[in-house]
Amino acid sequence: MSSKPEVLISCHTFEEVLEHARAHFTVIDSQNTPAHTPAELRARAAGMQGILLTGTDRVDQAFLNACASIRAVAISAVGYNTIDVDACTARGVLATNTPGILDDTTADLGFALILAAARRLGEAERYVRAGRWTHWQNDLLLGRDVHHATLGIVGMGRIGQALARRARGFDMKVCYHNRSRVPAAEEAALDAQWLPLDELLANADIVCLCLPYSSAVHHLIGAREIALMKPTALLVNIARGGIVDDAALADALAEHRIAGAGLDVFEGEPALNPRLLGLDNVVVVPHIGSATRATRVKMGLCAVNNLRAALSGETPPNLINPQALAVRRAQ
Ligand code: 8YV
Repeated sequence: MSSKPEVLISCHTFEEVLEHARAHFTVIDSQNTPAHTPAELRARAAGMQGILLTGTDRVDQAFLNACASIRAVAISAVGYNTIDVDACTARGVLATNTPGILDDTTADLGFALILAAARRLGEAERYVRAGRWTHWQNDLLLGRDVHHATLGIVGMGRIGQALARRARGFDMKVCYHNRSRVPAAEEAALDAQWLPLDELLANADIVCLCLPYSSAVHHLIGAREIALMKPTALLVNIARGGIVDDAALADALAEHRIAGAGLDVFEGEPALNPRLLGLDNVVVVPHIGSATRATRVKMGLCAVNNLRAALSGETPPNLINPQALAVRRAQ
């Protein structure tokens, strides 16, 4: 009788995901482990065949060196910048992600941040909670209109497109920047105009980042790019920390060179640039783009399915590194 593969789940997960995982694997869970240091993660994954990864846990060279028995890495996320994919491929380790499932949930949060930043909801909430609401004031907490504003979407993949569809309901004008233009029929259906990045930054009332992180887009939005934005504009980041130079953003917000920001992701999160916390014109939330129970459960189940396929000799549905299959066959 063949024994089940051993798998580490690196973060807390939901009962239905655990149950599904236990049907296929011998599971080491992290229900009582809020976070791992890299050394703790390596120690717990040693001897396992698979790892289901989330959050800030990283599978890098050091991890793969220490955990040579790992054959598959399944991240419960669409973004996989915490995985050294080339290092996995070189060892024939299959890496998978969970695309598609979280597009609408993440686009919802994007819109929530657009509205919160434009209508100063963070400030307004702090104002009421502090007991400062004592009398009617015509000019109290005046915000900016989202309806009929120009939304500039950077990264027109599935999440960017879901955001563009929402913008239609607010009668917004949508422009976008993407390395390659989306097919003409989709562009027409989304009623979105492609612009070079600098032009988008200069024209948009709200710039929303929806692109995946790679070293090529590190600090894509820095001091120079922020300087191109209108003084009335808002920047929303639902993509990844590191795409925005957070220090340059804090400078611009402090000097009111742009009007505000809504941020779900940060450089070096969960630690973030402390200057951002001192500013009233920024709404900050702790990387909750996909955080509804329904979506996070679906992501977890999808990651388990990917891991099951990868560890039973099948090609997983969401394989990031198909080249690893040839490396594995040659081993
Ligand atoms: C994840 C995300 O929940 O999918 C992504 O890329 O940013 C979030 O939905 C987060 O990365 C934790 O793994």
